[in-house]
Amino acid sequence: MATGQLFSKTTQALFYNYKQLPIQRMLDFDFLCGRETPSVAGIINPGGDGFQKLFFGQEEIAIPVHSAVDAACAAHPTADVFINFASFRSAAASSLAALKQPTIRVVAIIAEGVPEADTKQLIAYARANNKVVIGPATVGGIQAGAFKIGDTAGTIDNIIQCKLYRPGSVGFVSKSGGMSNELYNTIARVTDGIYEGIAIGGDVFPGSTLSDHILRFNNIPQIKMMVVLGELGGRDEYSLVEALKQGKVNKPVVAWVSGTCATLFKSEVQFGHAGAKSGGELESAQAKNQALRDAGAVVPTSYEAFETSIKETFDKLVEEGKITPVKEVKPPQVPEDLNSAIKSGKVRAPTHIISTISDDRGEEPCYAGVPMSSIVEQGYGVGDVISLLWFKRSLPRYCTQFIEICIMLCADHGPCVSGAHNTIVTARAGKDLVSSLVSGLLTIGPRFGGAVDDAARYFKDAYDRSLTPYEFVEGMKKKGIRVPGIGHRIKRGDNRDKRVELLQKFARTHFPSTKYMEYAVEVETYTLSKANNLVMNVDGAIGTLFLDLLAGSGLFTKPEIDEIVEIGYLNGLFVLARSIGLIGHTFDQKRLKQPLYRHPWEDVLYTK
Ligand code: Q5B
Repeated sequence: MATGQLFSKTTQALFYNYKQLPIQRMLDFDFLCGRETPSVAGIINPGGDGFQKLFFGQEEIAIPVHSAVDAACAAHPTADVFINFASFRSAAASSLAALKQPTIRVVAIIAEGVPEADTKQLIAYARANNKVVIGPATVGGIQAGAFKIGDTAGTIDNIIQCKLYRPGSVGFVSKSGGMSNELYNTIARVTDGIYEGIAIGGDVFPGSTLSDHILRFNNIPQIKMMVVLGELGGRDEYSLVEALKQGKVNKPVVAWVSGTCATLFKSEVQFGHAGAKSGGELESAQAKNQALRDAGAVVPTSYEAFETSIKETFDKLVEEGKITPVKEVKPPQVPEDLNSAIKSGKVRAPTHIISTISDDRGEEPCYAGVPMSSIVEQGYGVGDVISLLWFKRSLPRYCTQFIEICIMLCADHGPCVSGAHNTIVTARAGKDLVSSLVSGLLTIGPRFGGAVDDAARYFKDAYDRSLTPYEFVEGMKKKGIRVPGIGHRIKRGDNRDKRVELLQKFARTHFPSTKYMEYAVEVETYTLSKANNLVMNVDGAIGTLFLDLLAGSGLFTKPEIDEIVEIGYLNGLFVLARSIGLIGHTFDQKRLKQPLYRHPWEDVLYTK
């Protein structure tokens, strides 16, 4: 690299604080310039490490993330630029940590509002150690066609318009980052473009000054002329005046100090930057413009004439043969991000998930279109919520009450049933709530609790085909299938399941029709004549009564009922209900501090 050159096409940076957009913009710029390596070698994200996925052209790359500055520098010893996106509170400490790393040459500090005392300390350290600080309160800088700091120059469209994807002959330095974008445009219109552009930032004490960069540019052979945009306030421009007067700058300088309008105000004016305030006479834009003019810079009479002055200076250098304007190249097309392309209506993309039961995008979540506030204000219960989320409609009170009764009655059936047993054993093995719960839930199936859907299927089919209980039961026997919903391990004809009786009583009182359940009672009468344990069980009662609810409420079409039965919604009621009990058993075992369960040998038949 030439003396004074800060960046090249192989420069790599470490980026402090993960900010997806500016990093992606740097990588997009790299692609536009045809860089072979990404300009961001690593990211420092205090407290976290790993990788961040970003795009380098069309390819996705994983950029390493480090939790500390020293670790990042050790991992990427060739990365010599540190781009600091820390807040004003932590920017100074992290910048100093970076400056102390032997591998770091340039530190760019983006934050605005860094305490001046801290900045002065950074400046002193950088000067003493031959390092460069750009900022604070800056957007950064750019070497056209080579390297860009963060958000400098804005969008890819703007970068292309400003021809920043390839080097030109102009060195540019300004205080303002926002105005540097404007000037990149102006310079691209009237010259062959920027070679390097730096925004030093608007603080009273910038890490590096306008003249620091102009003197640097003077040593870069590719830079043939310089453009400076200063602003009122402070004395920075006078060090440039001195350098010009002392003949330290031998390339043409076109300069403008903005803020000439400050004299129109009666009192002192503070513009956007901390340093941009009308102080004494010497700090006025007029005085600084005059001083620069007197020192030999080309200074127009107004900002409007700035463009013409830049053009005339460039054209003269071309005429004199000092500049051979660079040949235009066509930059590659940077792939647009899907999200921004969708937003602008350029492309459409298929969704990967379709959902019809709930929506959390608005002000409040909705269940099947019913807002949460209505659910609470109108006193909805769990049965209503199940109606909305499972059946996508509000059901009449007797239906939601029936659902709630099912859930209450099936919530638990003691510690000896399959599900509770598994949950208890799991909890006693020291497992957590979810593991204990699911180990119990996983026992729900055709023999235990999970016969509700099959009961609905088989009883519906038998009833709809007008089979007699004899034809139905014997037909099932021939096929080797036990009638779902019939039979229990402990319930008998003379010790009926109270839950079944309660459900039947409720339905007979409130349902418009209980035809499927009454048919099941007839079937039960037949099975009880065969064996005393072949009673209607809770699965059978819920399965057949739900058929009655679906058919009798008049709120479901025949195809909808068939679909509910075919898909198998109804085991869900048992699963939901029994989860309550299984959670209770888990807490119970933990509360009782029960040890690991081991089944006793005496209870096992060991045989060959
Ligand atoms: N036989 C429930 O059987 C059970 C028959 C049958 C025709 C039948 C059995 C069955 C269908 C599935 C069902 C839900 C496995 C049950 C629940 C929740 C629970 C649980 C709790 C809670 C019980 C003896 C003889 C044999 C069999 C015949 C039996 N069932 N014939 N249709 N359905 N039912 N499950 O007592 O000639 O001697 O070979 O599979 O609805 O899970 O509290 O415990 O809340 O937690 O073991 O209520 O009925 O009878 O197998 O010794 O059979 O009866 O073919 O005849 P058992 P087995 P044979 S509610």
